[in-house]
Parts: sequence; structure tokens; C-alpha cells
Amino acid sequence: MAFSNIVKLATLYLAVCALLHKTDAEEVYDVGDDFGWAIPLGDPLFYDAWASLHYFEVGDILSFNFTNGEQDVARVTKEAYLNCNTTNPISVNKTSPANFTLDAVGDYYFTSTLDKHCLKGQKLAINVPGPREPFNYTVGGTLGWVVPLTGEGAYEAWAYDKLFLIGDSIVFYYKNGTQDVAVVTKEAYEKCETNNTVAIYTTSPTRIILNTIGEHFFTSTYKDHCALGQKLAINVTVNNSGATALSPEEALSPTNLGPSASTNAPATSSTSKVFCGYMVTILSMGLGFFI
Ligand SMILES: *[C@@H]1O[C@H](CO)[C@@H](O)[C@H](O)[C@H]1NC(C)=O
Ligand SMILES: *[C@@H]1O[C@H](CO)[C@@H](O)[C@H](O)[C@H]1NC(C)=O
Ligand SMILES: *[C@@H]1O[C@H](CO)[C@@H](O)[C@H](O)[C@H]1NC(C)=O
Ligand SMILES: *[C@@H]1O[C@H](CO)[C@@H](O)[C@H](O)[C@H]1NC(C)=O
Ligand SMILES: *[C@@H]1O[C@H](CO)[C@@H](O)[C@H](O)[C@H]1NC(C)=O
Ligand SMILES: *[C@@H]1O[C@H](CO)[C@@H](O)[C@H](O)[C@H]1NC(C)=O
Ligand SMILES: *[C@@H]1O[C@H](CO)[C@@H](O)[C@H](O)[C@H]1NC(C)=O
Ligand SMILES: *[C@@H]1O[C@H](CO)[C@@H](O)[C@H](O)[C@H]1NC(C)=O
Ligand SMILES: CC(=O)N[C@H]1CO[C@H](CO)[C@@H](O)[C@@H]1O
Repeated sequence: MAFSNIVKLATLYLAVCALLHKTDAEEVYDVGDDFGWAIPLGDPLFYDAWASLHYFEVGDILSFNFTNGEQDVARVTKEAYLNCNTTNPISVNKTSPANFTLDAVGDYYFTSTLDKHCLKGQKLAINVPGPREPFNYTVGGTLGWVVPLTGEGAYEAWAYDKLFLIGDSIVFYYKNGTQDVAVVTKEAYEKCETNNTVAIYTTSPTRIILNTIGEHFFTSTYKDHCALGQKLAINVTVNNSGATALSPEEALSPTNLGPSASTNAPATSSTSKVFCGYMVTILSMGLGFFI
């Protein structure tokens, strides 16, 4: 392995370890962002839209920021949420900021008990999903992997509402000999510099198992395909029942992104940390050997 590759690997694994560490901690969400918790003016679906932009996990905290006296926040049942019936809420907090910990998988419903606030759209439904089976995503859906007629943004639009978890696969379908799948760095992706790839696959279907956390970038090495919009960027996250990570053998294999990659080994957050320490050791040994 060339020295530059070791450096690349070292950088990559430090980044992965940083991400693993980040996902260990609970996230604090400011409900409604800067707008806070109030009657949404002119947009009764405001909080639905806000919730749909986030992926909530067990341990995350919702922070409701509002004006004391003008608002409150109540956790209610689904039925009460649907009917805007606030006569018998599960709990009510009248002091801002009111923090609520999402302590289990399931659905949570909130509203304000004040007159007509619920009817005017001050209501929030949150889902904390449980573990699911790994998915196989077909890249582009029925479009497949081509130069999209709609130009740049086609694959971005496809990826936009998808949740990519460790262990999921993305499958590229194309006509052999007319396309390829190039795994590239973020920089190469942004500049469409396809002379510099991490891996290239040329037989359809190309199935790539997502076994590292963070961003992954794909394009084609065919002339102008990247510039014409045949490019995909995705974010891979861990699922909420514990992190999974590469085994050290997989992590050191240059084909760890490839179709032949084996299934991921489960790891708790503490083993992730041990694993990261282990990787750093291996990498320093590698550096020592090659310098
Ligand atoms: C809460 O809202 C008030 C006014 O809307 C704002 O000044 C304050 O910075 C907000 N606090 C947080 C923690 O976002
Ligand atoms: C509201 O909920 C309470 C119980 O929580 C129930 O007794 C009451 O009938 C409900 N009101 C309406 C209008 O459904
Ligand atoms: C709620 O969470 C915010 C952000 O972490 C924190 O600043 C605030 O002190 C918390 N409020 C309460 C009442 O715990
Ligand atoms: C989520 O993590 C748990 C525990 O590591 C594992 O058993 C489960 O298969 C994972 N689910 C997915 C979709 O990766
Ligand atoms: C995903 O594809 C692989 C390989 O074709 C197959 O073995 C697996 O069952 C598929 N998984 C799902 C959830 O469809
Ligand atoms: C790839 O091409 C660009 C210009 O098109 C050049 O600046 C860059 O050095 C090339 N990279 C490699 C690894 O050859
Ligand atoms: C592409 O080539 C591979 C290997 O020759 C073959 O197994 C596969 O069926 C071909 N795919 C298509 C879409 O023709
Ligand atoms: C991945 O997530 C990070 C952090 O949320 C974000 O900054 C980045 O733009 C995302 N990348 C892609 C390709 O969606
Ligand atoms: C809806 C809500 O924020 N409920 C919280 C109110 O405060 C108590 C403790 O003070 C929490 O236990 C509730 O979850």
C-alpha cells in the first residue's frame, strides 16, 4: 500500500471515528428552529414540515422555546392530537424552554392547551423509528443509473428523502458498457474530476453495501457524464439501536465499499471507541513501516 493511501485511510478513519463519537451523543432539537413554539402564521403544516427534516433517535431532546404565558406545551395522546382535544393532556409545561427527552422508540404528540392554538397548527407529531431490516435502494428508482435528462439535481432529488443506514445497500442498474460507477472523494465529486477515483465498477447491477458512516460520493468516469448530472451524494447514519462498524479487517481492505464487502459487525458505542483506538494503532504501525 502506498504511503499516500495510508494517509488517506488515516484521514478517513479519524473522520469516521469522529462521526461515530458524534452519533453516541443525544441531539438537542430546537422545535421550529428560530421560529420556536408558537402558532405558525399562515402555515398550519409548519411543524409537520419541520419534523420531516429530522431523523429522531432515542435519547434526543426536543427543546420548546416560547413566550411564557402566551404558550405552553403539552404531551397528548394520538387521539387528542388528531382531535385537538386538550382537556386531559399527559403532561403540560408552562415554562420555556421546556425540554422533552425522546426516551423510547414510538410516536410522540405535542400541542398547546391554549384556546384554538392546536386548531391553528401549533401541534407536533414525532416518530422515533425502531430498528428495521437493511434496505436495497435502487439508485434513481425507475430512472436507473444514466445521464439524467433533467440534468444536475436528479440524483440529489432521489436521495433527498431517503434514510441510509449502515448495512443498507445501494444498487446501480445500467446497460453494461454504457456506464460505470465510480466511487470518488467529495472534492472529486464537486469538481467532477473523474481521473481520480477510489474505485470503479463496470458490471450492472453494481451493489454497494454501505458500511461506513458519513458521506459517500458516486459518479461516472465516462466523458461529461458527471457534469451532465450523473452524480450521487449520500449520507449514511447509524440506526438507533446501536452503532455498527467495520471490523478492522474490513476497514483495512481497499474494497470495503465494494459489492463484495461482507456484512457489518455489531458494535456498541464503547466498542466503537475501542475500535477507533485500535485503528489508530494499526495506522501508526503502517506509517512507521512505510516511512
Ligand atoms: C427563544 O425565543 C426568544 C424570543 O423568541 C429568543 O430571544 C431566544 O433566543 C430563544 N431561545 C433559544 C434558546 O432559542
Ligand atoms: C376529550 O377527551 C376527554 C378525555 O381525555 C373526553 O372525556 C372528552 O369527551 C373528549 N372531548 C371530545 C370533544 O371528544
Ligand atoms: C433545555 O435545553 C437547553 C439546551 O440544551 C438548555 O440550554 C436549557 O437549560 C434546558 N432547559 C431546562 C429547563 O432543562
Ligand atoms: C440496527 O442495529 C442493531 C444492533 O446493532 C442490529 O441488530 C440491526 O440489524 C440494525 N438494523 C439495521 C437496519 O441496520
Ligand atoms: C438485497 O439484495 C441482496 C442481493 O441481491 C439479497 O440477498 C437481499 O435479500 C436483498 N435484501 C432485501 C431486503 O431485499
Ligand atoms: C485530474 O485532472 C485535473 C484537471 O482536469 C488535474 O488538475 C488533476 O491534477 C488530475 N488529477 C490526477 C490525480 O491526475
Ligand atoms: C453485465 O455483465 C455481467 C457480467 O458479464 C452480467 O452478469 C450481467 O448480467 C450484465 N448486466 C446486464 C444489465 O446486462
Ligand atoms: C451530510 O450531513 C452533513 C451534516 O448534517 C451535511 O453537512 C452534509 O451536507 C450532508 N451531505 C450530503 C451529501 O447530504
Ligand atoms: C411536554 C413536556 O415538555 N413535558 C415535560 C414537562 O416537564 C416535566 C418535568 O418537569 C417532564 O417530565 C415532562 O416530560
